Amino acid sequence: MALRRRRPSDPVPGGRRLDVHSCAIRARQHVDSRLLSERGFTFIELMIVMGIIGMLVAGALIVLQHELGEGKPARETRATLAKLKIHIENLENEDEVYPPGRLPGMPNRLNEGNEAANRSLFRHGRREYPEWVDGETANRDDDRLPRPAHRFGETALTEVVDGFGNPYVYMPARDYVRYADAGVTYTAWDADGELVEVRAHPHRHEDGGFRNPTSFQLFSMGPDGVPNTHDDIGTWTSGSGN
Ligand SMILES: [Ca+2]
Ligand SMILES: [Ca+2]
Repeated sequence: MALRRRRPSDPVPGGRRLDVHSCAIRARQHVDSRLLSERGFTFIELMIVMGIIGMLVAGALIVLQHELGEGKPARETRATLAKLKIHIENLENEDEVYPPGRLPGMPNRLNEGNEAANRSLFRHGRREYPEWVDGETANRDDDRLPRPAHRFGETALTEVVDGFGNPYVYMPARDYVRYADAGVTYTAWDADGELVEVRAHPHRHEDGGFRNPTSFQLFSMGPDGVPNTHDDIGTWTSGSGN
């Protein structure tokens, strides 16, 4: 029996007919599906990258806003505050007592805690005495001791001042009760640029207890030059080296 050539229209062996058109469609669907899958993966990757970039930009903006919003005087205030705090703590490590809130022979009752702390740091003559730079000290009440009382022969009772030009308030814990009601007098620049006297009290927690109950309080009166208001910058304030 003679065999004839198989024609395209003949059924394929096994009963299935080869449909070129449907094969092409399936192949196209496969390719489209793969392309769609690849596009989707790329899109997810893009979203992740954009999310990361967004977070980085947001973080940078927060830092920039913080830097710009706080201003140079506040940054200087925090830096000097941290420096003074370390020296006071070093003194306590050596002497096992914090500097007093007042020294004998002081000619007035202005800025006395600050002056006592600053003079105590020098008077001890330790090697790592504070090296205050221009603008970190002043003598706002222009007071002096009758004779030199420390290693540099200086009679002026200088204060360590913040970035706003006002003395930091310093008081050891043993003076809190004494200053709680009466307060202690400091000099400060008011809004009109006049040097005025203000009364500072120890800062308290919301429950009424003193802050830093067993050590000392050291704080700046802040931009408003008024002690015990919301803008005060203390050793307990975030970013002040505490
Ligand atoms: Ca003084
Ligand atoms: Ca204030």
